[in-house]
Amino acid sequence: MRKTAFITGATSGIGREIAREFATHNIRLILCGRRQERLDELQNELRSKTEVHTLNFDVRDREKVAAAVASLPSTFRTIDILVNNAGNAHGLDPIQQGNVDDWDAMLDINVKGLLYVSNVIIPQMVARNAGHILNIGSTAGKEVYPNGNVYCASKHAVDALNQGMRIDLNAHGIRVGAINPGLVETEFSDVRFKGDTERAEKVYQGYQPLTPKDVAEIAYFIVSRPTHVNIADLMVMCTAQASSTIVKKE
Ligand code: NDP
Ligand code: 8X3
Repeated sequence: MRKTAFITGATSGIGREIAREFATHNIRLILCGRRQERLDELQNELRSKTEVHTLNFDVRDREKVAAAVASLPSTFRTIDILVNNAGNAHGLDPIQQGNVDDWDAMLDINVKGLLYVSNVIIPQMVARNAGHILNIGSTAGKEVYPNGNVYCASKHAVDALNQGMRIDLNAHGIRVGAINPGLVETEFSDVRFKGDTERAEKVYQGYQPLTPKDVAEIAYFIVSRPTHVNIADLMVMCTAQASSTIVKKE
């Protein structure tokens, strides 16, 4: 039977590629983000492969999150797979020079937004005693790097929530796991450096970073395991990267 996946942050980068990968495997898609034109483009691209519904909301707005999920048409209401992917870094500054608006954005989106979405979807999984939650964490959730302070804290929180969800949902047979990628070339650094494209591009120069497709293929591998197999916590880096701060460049 065709499964339904709910993917946050599907307008760009890792989330968009997970949507493409799932579509090729005939998974019905609910694509979420704030940029409607991107949602429309992706829906048009994928609709020949699978059924696609789009939802436009900011994960920081808990009422809008709940209203969006409540608005789903009947064919999309049973969510088998939740991919908690929406998130970004905002800024890369020493803590003593940190911008409090950036801190709010990272904690509100990466942590509270993930919780708001999970909060409205988990109850139906509990009621069915079935479901799969895939949290997109980061190597920044395993290791703190210079100036990464609050972004790293937000991703350490995702790591804790991944464990907490797995423990609390265990009795209901719900699979919970995380992919923790290292450097992936997406719009991530454009957002982090607030549109300073030159600085953003430098992050990925001199070595071969992961692509969003590399991560998406792993995401499909995880959700396509037999139901008794739960990949709980996976870290993936490009070969040039050994840790958050050690990257072999040419
Ligand atoms: P992108 O900037 O390419 O994509 C981020 C996505 O998140 C977009 O689709 C964006 O959609 C969505 N998003 C951001 N803020 C909000 C919001 N307030 N409400 C709803 N959606 C939002 O970055 P990536 O693809 O790289 O990032 C995806 C995830 O992967 C993040 O959680 C990130 O922390 C994680 N990650 C990234 C790594 C990397 O090196 N790139 C490595 C490890 C983890 P829109 O703007 O349309 O709302
Ligand atoms: C994104 C990877 O190293 O820029 O989470 O924090 S990193």
